[in-house]
Amino acid sequence: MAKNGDKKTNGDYTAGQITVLKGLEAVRKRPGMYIGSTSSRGLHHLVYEVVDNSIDEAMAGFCTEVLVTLREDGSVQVQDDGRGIPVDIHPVEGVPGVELAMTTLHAGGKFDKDSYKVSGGLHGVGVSVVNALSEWLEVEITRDGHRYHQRYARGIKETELETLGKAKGSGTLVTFMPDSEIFTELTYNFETLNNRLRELAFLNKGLKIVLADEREDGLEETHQYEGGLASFVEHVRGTRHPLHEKIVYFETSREEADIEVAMQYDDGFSEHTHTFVNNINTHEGGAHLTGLKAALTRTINDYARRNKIFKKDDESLSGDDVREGLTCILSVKVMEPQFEGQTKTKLGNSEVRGAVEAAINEHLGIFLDENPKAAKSIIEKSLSAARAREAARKARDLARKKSALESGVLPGKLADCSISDPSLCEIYLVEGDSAGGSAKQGRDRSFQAILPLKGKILNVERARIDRILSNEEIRAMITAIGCGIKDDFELEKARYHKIIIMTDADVDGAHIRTLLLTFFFRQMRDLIEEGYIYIAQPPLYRVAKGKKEHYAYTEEEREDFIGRLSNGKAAGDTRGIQIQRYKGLGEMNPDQLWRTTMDPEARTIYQVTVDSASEADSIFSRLMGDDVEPRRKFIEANAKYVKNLDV
Ligand code: 0RA
Repeated sequence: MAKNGDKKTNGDYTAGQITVLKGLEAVRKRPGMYIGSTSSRGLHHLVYEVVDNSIDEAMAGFCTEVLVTLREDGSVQVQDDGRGIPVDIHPVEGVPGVELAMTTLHAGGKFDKDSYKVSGGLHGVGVSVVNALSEWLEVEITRDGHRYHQRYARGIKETELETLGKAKGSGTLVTFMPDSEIFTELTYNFETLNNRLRELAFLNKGLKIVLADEREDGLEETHQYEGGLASFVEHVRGTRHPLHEKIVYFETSREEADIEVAMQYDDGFSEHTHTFVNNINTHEGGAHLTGLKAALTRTINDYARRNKIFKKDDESLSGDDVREGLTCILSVKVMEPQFEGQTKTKLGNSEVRGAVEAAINEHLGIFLDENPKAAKSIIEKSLSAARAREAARKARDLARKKSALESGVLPGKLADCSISDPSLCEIYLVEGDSAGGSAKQGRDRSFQAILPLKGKILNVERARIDRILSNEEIRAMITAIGCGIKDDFELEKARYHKIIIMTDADVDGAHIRTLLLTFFFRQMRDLIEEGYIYIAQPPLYRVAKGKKEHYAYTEEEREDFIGRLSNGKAAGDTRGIQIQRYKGLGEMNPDQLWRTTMDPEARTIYQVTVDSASEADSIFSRLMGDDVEPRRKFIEANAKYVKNLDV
């Protein structure tokens, strides 16, 4: 930012303006430093950055509605009904407030620091970064009885702030066109944005957020949750059966933080906790999560002891026991958050731990006292978790002695590769023994390992750890991959850096793929987060004429190849063209499988990514739970389009 005393002089740049240009130039030179990447991720980040400003306005109590529109020309519009970015001339800089917001790094809408108590945004770099990375950006502000407008190009102002006329109400409208000189991907994914906007609506009770798509399909989704995190818990729980109807819910404001919590137990076996700080998912946890866990263990044990539920005096429940079957969302808003950890998603503020712990001790304690039936179910569930854990430990101890998980003895069915550097190695998890056989013959054995899997693997969503570990296919995967599961997981021990799921391009194949993804998501989440999991893309058709042949991976490609092979003849003349449809991997010989699906030079593999952990949790909850219908629908919808399996 310019130093005090810079004054505008006729026609020349002032020192202040030069600093501004330098700042935004830096953003254009190294965009990754400011928005993480210039691929699809970074592109979506632009929207989040602008929306964060509107959310800040909502958190301050002035905005009730945010409308995000994806427009036909590729631009994005974000409209809110907040106070509007200030337009008055800044006493020091001599330019309208909005101009500072649009051109000053790290300021964003927050140059007026006193107007916000807390503010969100992971990078917190503000709207000026979006401005710098946009081919053009227009801002329209309504406030003080007028409408104002200004336009920029690649961060540089094209027009002065103009008054468009009189207008009622207040709000801010930002429209921007992501710069094709900067981004390698320019198409927004509706679902990706929609997932994040839904999450933001859950996190900001009552706020209405609309996503409208004016491109092909004209989709529109509205998110507004009067229940806040209680609604979020319902969403994540999906079709699992609750142990108690009433959701534990409270919000409280303490000196250290504003705290909001919702939780509910169900009859499932996994834990579904998601924590947020200033609307950011704290994947790596931190002080607030530590406080939450401590309070849960303490309060539930205290209740059980006071109400004489334990049989022995020295009986107690562990943290893992009291979290089995729990869906919990914790959201804290902190004035000066300290983000730590590899991905800067771990809360460092130690004072928040005690605040969260005390708040949950108090409110959960009251809930248990007031709802003795719920309390009884929760404690019985924890006790049964403790027994299962003990049984699993015994079984594991036994198994360890023989061979099993940590012995280093690889599964018999694995055809391993010969190189030992994991970063160069890949493993194909292949549906069925016959395709497994072809893959073994077709592969490059130096760096490609093959593990054939028999039939449908176990649905880990509905099984407890002891049953999961006694399943042969699952054990084979765990030992082959080598990094353990859950709490014993160690990424460094992974024996391959690419784990490629290769299933048939049919509904059964899609089902098996979903089961495998559920397993990785629930038991080895880091493999997904580190980008180790991939999905192979086998061809759907072989189109041939004489000696010419093509493999088509989509219907369009098939049409295209047929067109080319009918060399100029009238469309529809397909004489002499053979079209073979592959129903399964087993129909390809080893050489074909290599050329179409396994050769790194020729294949397409899709990396599995998680945009929103809470949404992925919710999808798996609905998908793999007791209800068959949502699973059947999802699998059928995605069977043909692996790409859409954007968990
Ligand atoms: C600073 C001060 C004030 C409002 C805003 C920023 C503001 C920024 C954005 C960005 C998008 N939407 C926004 N809405 C508001 C408040 C100034 C006042 O009226 O006192």
